Amino acid sequence: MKNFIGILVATVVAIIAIAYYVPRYELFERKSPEAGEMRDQIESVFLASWRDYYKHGWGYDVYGPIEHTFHNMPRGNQPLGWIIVDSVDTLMLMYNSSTLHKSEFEAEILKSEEWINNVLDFDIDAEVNVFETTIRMLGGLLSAYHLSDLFEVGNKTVYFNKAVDLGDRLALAFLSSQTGIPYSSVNLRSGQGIKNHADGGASSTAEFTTLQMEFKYLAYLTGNRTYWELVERVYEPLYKNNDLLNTYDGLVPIYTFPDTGRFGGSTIRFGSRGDSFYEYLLKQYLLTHEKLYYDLYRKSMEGMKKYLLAQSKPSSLWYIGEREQGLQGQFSPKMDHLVCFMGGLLASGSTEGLSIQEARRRPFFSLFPERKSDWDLAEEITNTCYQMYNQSSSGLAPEIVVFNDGNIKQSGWWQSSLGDFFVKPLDRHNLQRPETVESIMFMYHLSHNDKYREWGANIANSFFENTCIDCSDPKLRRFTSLSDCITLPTKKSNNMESFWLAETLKYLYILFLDDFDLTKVVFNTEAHPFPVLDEKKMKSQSLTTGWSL
Ligand code: DMJ
Repeated sequence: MKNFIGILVATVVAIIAIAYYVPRYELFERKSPEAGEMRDQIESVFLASWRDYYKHGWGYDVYGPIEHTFHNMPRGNQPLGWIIVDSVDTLMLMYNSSTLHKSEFEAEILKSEEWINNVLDFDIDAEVNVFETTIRMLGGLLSAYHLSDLFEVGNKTVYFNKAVDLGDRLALAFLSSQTGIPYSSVNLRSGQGIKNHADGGASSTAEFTTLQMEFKYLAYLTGNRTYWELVERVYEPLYKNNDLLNTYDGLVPIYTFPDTGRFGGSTIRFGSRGDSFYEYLLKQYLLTHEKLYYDLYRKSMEGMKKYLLAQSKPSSLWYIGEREQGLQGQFSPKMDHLVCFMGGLLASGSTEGLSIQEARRRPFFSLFPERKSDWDLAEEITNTCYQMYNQSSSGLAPEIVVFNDGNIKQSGWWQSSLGDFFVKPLDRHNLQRPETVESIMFMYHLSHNDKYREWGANIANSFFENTCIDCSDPKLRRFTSLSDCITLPTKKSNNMESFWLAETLKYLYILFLDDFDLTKVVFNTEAHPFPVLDEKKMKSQSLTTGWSL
């Protein structure tokens, strides 16, 4: 009898425990946000920003949505197309999938195209930054050409002709130094290269190593090998004159003197001026299948894992820190938001655009443990970057954080809700940057794990709430950067970066598209998608790697 009562009590306790546990478990399994509704909302936000720009700043390169201020960048006040050209492929992508706004997107594409065809003139007697103009304008024109063709919208020839004109002008920058490494800027009319006016004339290492995708795609489209050869020439002096693989373990200081190819200074980081050097090694491989670039990328990733990885306190978040005094110098727990592209990059390099489930079945993944290690780290870095939003008072991440390594206690630094990072007073701004939602988009499509859509929806909502101006009036609603995303209420600043339209809203939108195939496209560093190049066609045009180590 005693036994029977014992069993009965145990059973009742077990039933209560299960009943209690199940609903709690379901609470954590929050359903993913409805993808169609999210897409509609992202389209509306994009269109609110776009209509406001059209009404008050159309054609100008720099726009301030709060005061409706605008100006162009080059001296002489002629436009470069900064916002229009950077955004046109987002219009096309949304046009292709929209259910609510299709005809409006088509009208906006045609308006932009007309402006690009009839107003935009790159024959400007002024210096422009080679990197920014390549990734935003040349990249934007090339992907607009590609999507115009793919979605049969607009006139692809307009984009192609402008891309060739701009490519020819930018290509002259590669003739400025003996090494083939371009100076920071070029005069679009004369083709004269102009050295960086600061930093002793050194070029940012990430800048001249983030031109290769655009010029290689241009070479492929035109059959003109010169573009390809020019952009490849920068690597030989960079790797050989610095003994990059041995002395630096594949990691680069953030400045390089273009006339010698030698590094300037010893700061090594994956944030500003270093970031896309690593990005374009992998992306060249994904775009063209040139094996050398995967090998160089591999070496850099091993270097990063050896010298730059650490975990925060108290939550053990993995992050990529900095070495300001070279590889043997002290480790710094500082990380720019810019570094957050690394989640998506590591994941893409791990699976080559396949889902992780599919990649695990392939020898290139199962036989090489570094692929799994990259995937695991991609998950960690994406989580860390999400925490930079989640542990912030506004739900938006600041420009730079300093992770808590247990040693830092500085008065005046804000500490995140769980204590994992600090924010210095001058780093509290938020420019509506894309890198975290970029990684979240890649992680979602490569894993199909709904948690990434949850994270993306949370970040999107924080952007929509905090960066919106005149929000209650659908006719006046528009979005802008923040000068402080830490102190509540957040403070706005009068500036909309073109990458809000070109990258942040595009990546958020793709996150909520179903079945987006990442084996077919490679995004340049400004989120402009290029199709993976056909190797047979490359061969027939003799487009091959022109150097070796
Ligand atoms: C973009 O212009 C590009 O992504 C670039 O590579 C780095 N930063 C901005 C967006 O943050």
